[in-house]
Amino acid sequence: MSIQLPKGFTWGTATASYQIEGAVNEDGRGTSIWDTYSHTPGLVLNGDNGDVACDHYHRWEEDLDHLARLGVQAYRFSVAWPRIQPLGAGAVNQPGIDFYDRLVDGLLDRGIRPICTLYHWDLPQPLEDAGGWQNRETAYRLAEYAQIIAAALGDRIDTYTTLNEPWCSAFLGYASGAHAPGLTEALAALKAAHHLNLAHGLAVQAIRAKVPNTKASITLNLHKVRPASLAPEDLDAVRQIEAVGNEIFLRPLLEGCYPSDLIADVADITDFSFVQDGDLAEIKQPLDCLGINYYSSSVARRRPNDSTSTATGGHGGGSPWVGADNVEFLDPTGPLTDMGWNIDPQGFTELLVGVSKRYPDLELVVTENGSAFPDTLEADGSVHDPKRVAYLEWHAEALAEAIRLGAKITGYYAWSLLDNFEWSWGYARRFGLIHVDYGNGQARHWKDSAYRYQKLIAETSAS
Ligand code: GCO
Repeated sequence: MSIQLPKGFTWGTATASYQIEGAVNEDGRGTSIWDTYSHTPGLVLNGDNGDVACDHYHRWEEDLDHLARLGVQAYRFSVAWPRIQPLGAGAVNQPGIDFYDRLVDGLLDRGIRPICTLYHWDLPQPLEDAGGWQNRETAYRLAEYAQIIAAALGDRIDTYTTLNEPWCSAFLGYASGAHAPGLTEALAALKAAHHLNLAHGLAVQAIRAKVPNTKASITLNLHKVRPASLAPEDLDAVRQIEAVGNEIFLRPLLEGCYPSDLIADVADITDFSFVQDGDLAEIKQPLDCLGINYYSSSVARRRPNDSTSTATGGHGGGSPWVGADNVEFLDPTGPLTDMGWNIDPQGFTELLVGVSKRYPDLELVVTENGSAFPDTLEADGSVHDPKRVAYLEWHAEALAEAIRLGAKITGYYAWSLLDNFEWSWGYARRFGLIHVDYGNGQARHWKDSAYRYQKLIAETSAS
């Protein structure tokens, strides 16, 4: 496989605080909604939680050495808000700041650019107790938190990503119940989506007030959905999914409006009166780049005889597809990853090219791409993961093809550096390039895919 990439292309890996850090009760860290959710019986597979995870909080230096050995130019990590403000507001917990201070300095010492995600789902529980993302005030709390981080780390952070996948926070957290806080209320999810958009806009302004020249971005898991047929009702089914899955964020963030078809789709749920005058101007802050997470694609169609029923979407039994009860997804076909997701590198190319054509001046960064497959740790410490290697190669080629077709993509971050806590799947799904031996002190072992990524980076970074 040989791929051509523009000079200066950035290769990285991505992780998230709750998924890797552990040390949930150390150094003043407060409780997050994921601590609450994962400790609620029945919500996470095998009763797993993030109490220890990869123990990255204590092993961060070893993990930075793995990053350096991989040869990545950048590392996308997230800050645990409850480490910084245990109550989600007010007093700053200095030991929490100090951890990320050491992490950022460690990255810079290794010549690795720190890419900081402010919010990757670990909302301080006291904010959820006050309504969480349903409560407009939470948006202002995120902006205050952003200001604290910008003041503490802003002199060394290359790029801030305000939110990771607000769709998951809003629709898995408040509509399907498959993510924390585990609610199944359509109106709550729509309010949460808006307040997350508002939080993003306020946080970007707070960051820029502190560190004007730092790049500001947001990461969206844009859905790549194909129609089951070209019948008008199936095409409209795709439109509905794109409206509530993608456009509900893209349009306010980049165009300062909510799409009229979405408003019509959910008219029986809300009149959007939770949107206040001036909100959309706050949201539509100039973006230095847009992060896109991609794993797989799907096929949607109008539910036969236009019946409406709520597709189960995880523990809460709700559906994340608010306003699209008359849409159903076909079972994925072809080889699947351990998540039951299809493998569609062509969909990756199409998604990236499509976004780039819509917003030709916007820099795009693939902030997550990767695959889960079961792994076996051999007696000699090796882990042979040919399927993950193939997925990586196919998607690297698809990425290069998107760039060849004109997509303005400047970076790719493999998900993930380490096997980690895969939300409601717990530790039963492994996405890491590096194996974590949970039963044996979280020992790290490179998988074949880590060596392949190291080679890919070396081959394409030299040019
Ligand atoms: C996401 C999250 C990651 C996941 C990864 C695999 O994109 O859902 O950012 O935290 O672990 O995507 O599902």
